[in-house]
Amino acid sequence: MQYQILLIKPFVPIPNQSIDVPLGILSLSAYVKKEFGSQVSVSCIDLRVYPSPLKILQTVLCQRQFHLVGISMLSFEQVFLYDALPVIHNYAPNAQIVIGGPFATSQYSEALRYPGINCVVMGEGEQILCELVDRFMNNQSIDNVAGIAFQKNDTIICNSRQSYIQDLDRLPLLNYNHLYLKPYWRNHHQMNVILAKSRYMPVMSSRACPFNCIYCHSLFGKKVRQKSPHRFVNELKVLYYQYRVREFHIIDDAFNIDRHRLHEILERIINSGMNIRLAFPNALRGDLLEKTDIDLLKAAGAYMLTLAIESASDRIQRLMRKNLNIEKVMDNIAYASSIGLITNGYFMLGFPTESQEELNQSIDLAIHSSLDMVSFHIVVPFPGTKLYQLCKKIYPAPLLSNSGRYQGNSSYYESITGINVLKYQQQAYVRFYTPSRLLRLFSKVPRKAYFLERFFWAGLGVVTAGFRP
Ligand code: B12
Ligand code: SF4
Repeated sequence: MQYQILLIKPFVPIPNQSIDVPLGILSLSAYVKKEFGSQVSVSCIDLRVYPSPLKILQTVLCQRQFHLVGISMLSFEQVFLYDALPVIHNYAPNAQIVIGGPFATSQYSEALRYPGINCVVMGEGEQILCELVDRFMNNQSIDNVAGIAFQKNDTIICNSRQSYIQDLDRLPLLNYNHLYLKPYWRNHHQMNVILAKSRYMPVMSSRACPFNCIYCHSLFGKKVRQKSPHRFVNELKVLYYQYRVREFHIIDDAFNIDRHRLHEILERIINSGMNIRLAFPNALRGDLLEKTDIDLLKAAGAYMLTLAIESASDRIQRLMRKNLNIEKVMDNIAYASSIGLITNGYFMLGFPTESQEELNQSIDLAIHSSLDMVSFHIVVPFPGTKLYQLCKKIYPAPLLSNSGRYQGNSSYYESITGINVLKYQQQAYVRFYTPSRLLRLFSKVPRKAYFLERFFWAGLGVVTAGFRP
């Protein structure tokens, strides 16, 4: 009898949320299939793309008897468990329930509080899930599986991780047919706001990041592991020729830390004969870029670069341990913008001890920059991060519980300092998007009608986020 696995990407009712192909569950499913072959059957479902997610979940659960149900979760998605667990318990009463992803990694005890969860997997999940499947299939105890947490006799046991996949070229190619792809290419919010081509796909060429930003979850550890340029470009070719994907969003945490590798990838793309566009919605490290890199990025099809600046204040840069060379980044932004690339900047407002002058410093930097687009995120101290520890130290009063989003209608910063950071955020957007900047942006945008629609909804989202219930 085949061991039946269902992997779920949850749905939570948040307006205008980005919906992109969930690489996590696709990677897990490909890896488990590679390890166990026909011994297992793996189904993936992304509940965000269906109008009645819980009904679909129920239907899928009724189709076969699942032995393992895995749920991939961001922190803000934990509310999904309230509605979904009763359905899973009802329609797959014998299934092992395993939770993974950033929520499970950073808040494993919280995750284990939900009833009927067998274990949570922390961080990179492929090898651990295989170990679990092996133990479950053979009716063996999972007590000593590394990288998991579980509850035993009212005690939470957390086994530390022992290894990461070192050679990413050994990861199997993803089987995108495991998902219903059409909905991702319909008009809806995606990470990039702008699209040059409708058939796009997020891709990752490496895992982990060597930097130490205090708000980071370091989901994949600190030692960067990279696919070879040959392997990575081959993945793009598969998507291009088999799935007719024409745009790639490279979402590595540290895509440009190795300039030699960056050049090799871009040159391979240029020589591949593929007619593609590239965007970097998850940001490049802006002070490691040289002008020649920017030229090569453009030649390889890039039309949009995101650079995460976060704060203009040197003190805050040190506090958040990003230590960015701001002058170099702004110089690169000016250059990229001047050669026709759309430049997008990320900023964060409301770090612990941040003064109103420092908030204004960041906003002014954005306004006086050559950036075409900007996001001003409100700082959220996520449990499991160094930032959370720092906030607890500086402000010992209990931290505001939040939905796990950077954007929201409340902020720990305001509750502690009394400074209405949302007002700063709203005013920053209004000041940034002047008619002349909007016109310049619009002149660079590849698909103008699509952009107008996206921009309208994104703008509305920002405005409504500022109104308190
Ligand atoms: C891309 C991305 C996004 C995109 C997703 C779109 C896209 N193109 O895919 C978007 C824009 C939606 C996004 C949004 C946000 N994001 Co984001 N994002 C990422 C990023 C860079 C990559 C995600 C990814 O695809 N990873 C690759 C896959 C392979 O990894 P994975 O899904 O995590 O899966 C692995 C493991 O987690 C585990 N696993 C996952 N699920 C399961 C399930 C089971 C059963 C098991 C066993 C294992 C397992 O195994 C998988 C394979 O190893 C990550 C950082 C990172 N390096 O992962 C941050 C990250 C996930 N985001 C983060 C944050 C903070 C956010 C926002 C809150 C920011 C904001 N502005 O509000 C929002 C929240 C979402 C929302 N809609 O409001 C945090 C996580 C926060 C948290 N605790 O939930 C991360 C980790 C960034 C960080 N460095 O800290 N994000
Ligand atoms: S650069 Fe990004 S991935 Fe790297 S430590 Fe900072 S937040 Fe994390």
